[in-house]
Order: sequence, then structure tokens, then C-alpha cells
Amino acid sequence: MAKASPKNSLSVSSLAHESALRDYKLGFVSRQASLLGRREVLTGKAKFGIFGDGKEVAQLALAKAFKPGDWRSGYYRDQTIMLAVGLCTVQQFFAQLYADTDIENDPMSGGRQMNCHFANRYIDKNGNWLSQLAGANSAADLSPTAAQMAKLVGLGYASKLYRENKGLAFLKDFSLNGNEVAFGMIGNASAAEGIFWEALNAVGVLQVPVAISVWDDGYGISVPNKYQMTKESVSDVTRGFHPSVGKAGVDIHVGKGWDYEGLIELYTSGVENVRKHHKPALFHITDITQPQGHSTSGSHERYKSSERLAYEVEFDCLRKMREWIIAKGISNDTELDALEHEAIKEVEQARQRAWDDFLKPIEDDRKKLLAIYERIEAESGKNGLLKEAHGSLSRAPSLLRRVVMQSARRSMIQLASEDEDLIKPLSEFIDENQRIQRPLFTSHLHSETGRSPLKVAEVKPVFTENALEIPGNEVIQKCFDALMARDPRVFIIGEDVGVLGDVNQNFKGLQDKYSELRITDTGIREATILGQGYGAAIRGLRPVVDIQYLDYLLYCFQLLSDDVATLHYRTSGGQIAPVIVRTKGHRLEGIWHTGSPLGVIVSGLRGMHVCVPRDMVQAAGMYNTLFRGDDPALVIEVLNGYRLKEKVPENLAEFTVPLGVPEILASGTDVTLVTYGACIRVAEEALKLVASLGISVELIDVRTLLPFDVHQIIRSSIEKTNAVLFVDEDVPGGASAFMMQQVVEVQGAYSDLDAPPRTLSGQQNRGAYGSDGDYWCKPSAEDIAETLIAMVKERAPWRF
Ligand SMILES: Cc1ncc(C[n+]2csc(CCOP(=O)(O)OP(=O)(O)O)c2C)c(N)n1
Ligand SMILES: [Mg+2]
Repeated sequence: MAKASPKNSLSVSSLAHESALRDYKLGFVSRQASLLGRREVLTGKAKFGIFGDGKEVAQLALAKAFKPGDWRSGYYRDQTIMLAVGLCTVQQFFAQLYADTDIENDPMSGGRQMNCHFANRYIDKNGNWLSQLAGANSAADLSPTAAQMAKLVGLGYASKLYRENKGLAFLKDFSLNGNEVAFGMIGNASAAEGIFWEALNAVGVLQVPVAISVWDDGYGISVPNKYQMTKESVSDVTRGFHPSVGKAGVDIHVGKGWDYEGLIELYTSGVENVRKHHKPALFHITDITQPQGHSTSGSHERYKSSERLAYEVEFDCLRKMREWIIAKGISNDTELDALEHEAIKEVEQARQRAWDDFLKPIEDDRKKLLAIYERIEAESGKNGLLKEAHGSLSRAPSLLRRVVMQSARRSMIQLASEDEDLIKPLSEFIDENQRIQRPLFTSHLHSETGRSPLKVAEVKPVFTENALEIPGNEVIQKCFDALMARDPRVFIIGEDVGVLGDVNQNFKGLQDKYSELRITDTGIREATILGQGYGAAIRGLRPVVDIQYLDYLLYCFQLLSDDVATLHYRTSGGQIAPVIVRTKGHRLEGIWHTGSPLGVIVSGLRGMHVCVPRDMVQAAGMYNTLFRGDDPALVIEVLNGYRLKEKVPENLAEFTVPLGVPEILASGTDVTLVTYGACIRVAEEALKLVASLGISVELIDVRTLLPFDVHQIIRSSIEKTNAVLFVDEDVPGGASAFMMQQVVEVQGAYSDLDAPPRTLSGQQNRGAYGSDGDYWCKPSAEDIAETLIAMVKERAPWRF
């Protein structure tokens, strides 16, 4: 074997030296950003701060294992990684701390997320997907601890699909043969959350390239490991996950948070195995410290012993790295002092730039408003009219947009009785600012581009005279067959969807036709089934996440609500994940099978579309719409509709149901009856019961609860009938109250009502088992008929 020449080994080691010094400087920059960040909060320039101090060295080592195309799903301690892989600058770090709404300044969230909640922008302002191979990528962070673990499963799963499913090779901007690693980061205490264990098991079962780092600083805020984890060690208790002879698992590694050299070795070899062989790994990094404590909300001196505090100073990773640099002869005190000095200067300059950028538009507004005050006062001829407002606005120290707006609105209230012409500039200033500023904080709940499913053109179903009549489950099967044939990015995952073809046979034969990679059975783990699909959607695929029954949606509801539904909003339009969640519900039997918690769903899932099709043809039209757009959505099919025969439109694979457009199923003049899903059939039965009494009912299927009746079709109906009844099987005050608020308040239908608006819903309790339980717990046709009669009698007793 040829020996390295002395010249070569010298250059190799000098390269390593340079790299160590670069790393040390970056670590120091990161630490300085944490220290300054805390100061900015404590002096009132930012609201809250949580930082990555104490985790720098481990992250510098981990960053060396990152390659373009890789993904991060981490948490608020990861600033050093983000700086090291080029996904964030120090200036952007401060812009987010100040909550700068300009996405040029805070591209991670446009001021919407707390500091150190990272993300990169992977779609442009027109909704086009950018290359994910240009550099490293970061999924958008969220605050609930361990929630990042769910989508980590999918970020890794996408690599498996890209490597094994050759039909995806055309997606050149997303993957290079599935070589991308998904890196997860989590705190030691958060590893006590259920979702951590579910995700760990899932990546072990799936054998996907996921590398999880646990930053173990011994605490979760004030609570030590003794109360967090069996044996006080995540690597001890996960030993059983480690591969054994003939059995794949999750590699378990352990390293120390201050051991720069050892960590580089650990991560370089450990991650290589993850990348090459798609073997998941967990890196338990111990001996991590928290120099400034948990966050700006408190001080760790209150709960850490003096011994622990002294240990944290001694084992501070940057201090240890500096000692190592000197011991190795890489540098000396003088040079390192100079380097630190330079780092401090650079961070301060970046902070100042971020602050100036943040302040500029607000200062401009302040000047504009002060000039308006001066003008009004001069024109009013009333000396001192706005003296106080002018004084306090010009004296306001560190400014917020709110300070300017409050001043303007309070002045407007004060001047309410003044001449309109005089105060016009002020009212125009307020209107203009409201128009510009509210969207800074409220836009991008959904896609606002041409890729919004709301912009998908309506294609009406075409029913021929000899239209096929088949059971609902076959309609769904045909719909997904066509979707999968049309778009190779579509795949389905869930319990029993593969070999069995769904418990209701909705996917019969599809696995044989499209392979196990396109329609895949999963374990019973709703939260990470969602994460498996969601993470893959982030990476450009089109997953259908099948949650077996609506009643089990709650297992993944936290993630739907906190992560999926907020993603586009919290990144100010920088990220989107078109995951379609399919489930089946309504009209089941038993405490856990009768749920129809649509009130919970419509309240918790703003940011998703919620479709409640009455039958499977309608469902197919909704899927056709959703797969033409990029927004995430939930579709709840009617479980007891699968065996009912439906007429199938000739264009089943192409027709679309527009979102937010109700359908009038029966026209009438006495009462408008608004409902959806399984209740449509019950309502139709009720209509038959009252027909002989001459009661004429306009039956409207809302079809989608979110969005809700965007063209105000229901209000138009009420203009004619002057009475409205909302029916559903949720609890009283649930989704029926939501519908009533939308129609009566938002659409303004109250002025067309001759009688109080009514709701008819399920009981407070969960539905009791059996058909009798159903009859007394959910609205029946008789309940609806009697309510309709009462409503007509109330207004026209002479008709009876
Ligand atoms: C689900 C949830 N519960 C509680 C919290 C409040 N909280 C925020 S951070 C934290 C401690 C997390 O500790 P650890 O996972 O060890 O991370 P560290 O902050 O120590 O890095 C807690 C309890 C939260 N954000 N989310
Ligand atoms: Mg901790």
C-alpha cells in the first residue's frame, strides 16, 4: 500500500486545521447570536427567545454529514446546523427574532414563527416547486415537542420511494436515486413523547434513511432525566432497536456533545451507512449543556444545583473545543482571541442590519402619520388638538407596527365628531394600513396561486342513459385506479389498504396492478401514517393517507392541526404539502364508531379543505379536483354508502366537484334545509314524509365544510324560503353551529329570516351501540320531518 507523502499528510492536516478553525468560528458566531438574542428580548426589542447555545459542537459535526438534497426536521435548538449548511444567515436569525414580516428578511416564516423555528422556501411565489437538490432543505419547525418526528418518517420514506420506484425517475428536482438522508433532531425530554417512539418504530420497520440526533442536556425545562426516561438514557432503552443477526433495526450510536473530533467520526461513518444502505440510525448525544438555560422566560439557576451549573461551565462544548484546538497545536490563545473578537463584531453588525431593516417601514409609517397629525392640527385651527398623540408617537422608543396603528386609530376615535374632510387623511391612512398590514399576518392560509384547487375548472359529470350502476366501493376503486394511472406520483398508504385492498374493498386489485410501492400496508400508527405521507408530500409526491375510520383521526389530529394545516401559513407561502387524507365516517355503531366530530375538525383544520361527500361519485369528483391542486385536504366518505349502488358518470376520472360550492338537491319554497354527508339520505327520507303535507323544502348539500359556500348559494335560497334548518350528526353547537354562523352572520342571511334559524344535531353523548342507539342519538328522518312541520306551523298555522 502506498504511503502518503509527508507533503500530502501536511496538506491534509492543514485542511483539517482550517476546517476546525472555521467550525470554531461558526460555533462562536452561533453562541454570540444566542447571547445577543437573549439580550434583545430582555431589553424589550423582541418578544421571546429560545436558542441553541450548548449544542454548537455536535451540530458542527453533524453538518459535515449533510449533502445537497438532504432534509432536516428538527427543533428550536438547531441554529448552528442551519448556519452551517447555509439555510440561514445570522441576519435572518435576528430578523425572525424581531418578527420581521418581510420574507426577504425572514424567509423562514415572514415574522410568523417564534425565533429559531426554521424552514427554507421550496416553492416560489407562483407556487412552482423549486429544486430540492440545490442544497440542504429544512422542513418547517413547530413548537409542540416531538411533533417533528412524524414528518421525519415521510421525509425518509420519500428516499425509499425515489430509489425503488423507477416510475419516479422523471422527478429530477427532488431526488438523486433516493440518496437523500432525512435528519431529525429532538431534545432528550421530548423523546419521552409517544410520537417519538412511534416514529422510531416506523423508521425501523420501513428501513428508511433517517438519522435522528437526540440533544441530551439532561433536562426538559426544569425536569431532569430522572423523570423523563427509563434508565435516564434514551440510548440505553432503545438498545432493543439495534439490529441483531438477520434482523434489521435502528443503529444506536452514542457520543459526547463536546467531543468535536469524536463526533465528526461518529457522524461521518454513521450517516454514510444510513445514506448508502437506507438503514436508520439514532445518535444519542450526551453531555450537552444549556449556558443560558431553557429560554428567555426563566433562569436555570432556579432549578439547577450549583454543581450542575459548574459542570455546565466546565463542559461547555465551545470551551472544550478551544482547549482541544490549543492542545492539538492547531492555533493559540492570541489567534483564537482575535477570531472570537471578529465573530462578535460580525454578529453585532448582522444584528444591527436586521434591526434597521425591520424598523425602516415602521419608521416611514411613523413619519407619515406625524405629518398627518401636523396637517390636521394646522387645518383645524385648534391648537394642541393632537399634541398628545403626536408627542407619544414621536417619543415611542422601539417601534412596532402596532404602535403606529394604535396611535392612528385612537386619534380617529378622539376626532370622531370632527369634520369629515378634516380627518380624511387620517382615515385614509388607517384604511391603507389595514389593507396592507392585515395580510402580512393573515395571508397564505391556503395556496394563493394558480395551483389552488379552488381554481380548478369545474367539469360537470356526464351521465349517459345507460350509465353503469355499481356499488360505492367500486366507484372509489375506479376513481383511484384512474388517479394512479394518470399520475405516477400518487401512492396510497394505510392499514389494510394493500393486500386486502381496504377493509371495504375500495382498493381491490390495485396492489396487484400498481405494486406494493404504490399501495402499501402500514402498521397501526395513525400519527406516523400521516407523517409518512406528509413528509413525502413535502418532497414532491402525491400521497393518499388512509385513516381507516374517522373515529381514529384524533390519533393524528394534533399533527394535522398543528403541522399540516398551518404549514403554508406559517412559512408565509414558502412551503406546501399536498397530502390528501381519506377517511370514512358517519352513521357507524358504538361509542367509538359513531363519531362525526365535524365541529372539532372544522375548528382544528383551518388551512385544509374539508370535504364531506354524500356519495362516492361526489367523492370521486372531489379527489379529481384535489389532485389538480397543491393544498392539503381531508375527505370523509360515508361509510354506509359503499354497498349502495350509484350511477357512474361517463367521465368519472375527469369530472370535478368545485370546492366551496353547495348543490341544491331539491328545490322548495317553505324551508331551506342545509346538511351534508350521510345526513343527506336521512333528509331525503324526511322530505318524502312531509311531501304529502304540502311542505316544500329546498334541500342543500354543502359538499365541503371548508371552504364553505363561497358563492352564498344558501343565502340566495333563504331569500326565497325565509327559514333555515341546519342538520348534522355532530354534537349540538358543533358543525351545525359553524354552518349557522357562516350563513346567518357571514352571509348576512338573518335579514331574510322570518323565523329563528334552527339546528338539529346529534345528542351530547357519543352514539349508543345498535340501531336503536343510533335512532335515539342521531337525527332521524322523523326528527327532521317533525322539525320541518314545526317550522312551517310556526309561521303559517293556518296551513294545518
Ligand atoms: C407537546 C408540548 N408539551 C410541552 C411543551 C412546552 N415545552 C417546550 S420545550 C420543553 C422542554 C423540552 O425539553 P427537551 O426535549 O429536552 O429539549 P431542550 O429544550 O432541553 O433542548 C417543554 C416542556 C411543548 N412545547 N410541547
Ligand atoms: Mg433537554
